[in-house]
Amino acid sequence: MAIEQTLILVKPDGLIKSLTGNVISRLSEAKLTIMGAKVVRVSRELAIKHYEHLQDKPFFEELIQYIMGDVHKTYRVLALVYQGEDAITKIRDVVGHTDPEQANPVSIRGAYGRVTRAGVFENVVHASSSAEDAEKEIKLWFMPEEIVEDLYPVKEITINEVKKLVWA
Ligand code: IDP
Ligand code: MG
Repeated sequence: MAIEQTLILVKPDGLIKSLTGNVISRLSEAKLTIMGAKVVRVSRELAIKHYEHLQDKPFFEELIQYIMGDVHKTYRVLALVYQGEDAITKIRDVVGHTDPEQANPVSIRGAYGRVTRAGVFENVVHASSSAEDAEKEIKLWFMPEEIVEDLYPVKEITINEVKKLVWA
């Protein structure tokens, strides 16, 4: 068994339904280590990069609007990174099938997800589905300094004249 990392997102439906606590409790069943956590306002660019592999699907535009928060009018997502033995499979088991109607009722998606009349799977959470996807997704959602350990190789760069917001 390998030590793996995985990216979890509590999607806007999870936030608007106040499910964050429940989701984190359920994730703890996998007995993994939390490495990073933050609340993100999802830009269209980030949403498209995250769901790049689904670009050709008929539900792509709805999916982008869903993850950005346009559907639920709550423009935030909770992003979490977990690490541990077999993390990807363990988390996917707790999370359940993509389609909430097919998901095991005791899984997060089975318990809290729904299929809308328009046919969108509002399934509360995202979880990486392979080590390759996890690396791509973690690097997309987090900067190295936002994770408690360097999960992947890092390099130091010097940036001059970059505009940055600081507290006034
Ligand atoms: P996953 O989230 O279980 O890995 P993916 O195939 O990567 O499933 O799809 C990403 C997201 O797109 C799903 O979580 C779900 O919200 C949505 N989705 C996937 N397939 C369908 C579909 O057939 N109809 C509607 N929405 C879908
Ligand atoms: Mg996926």
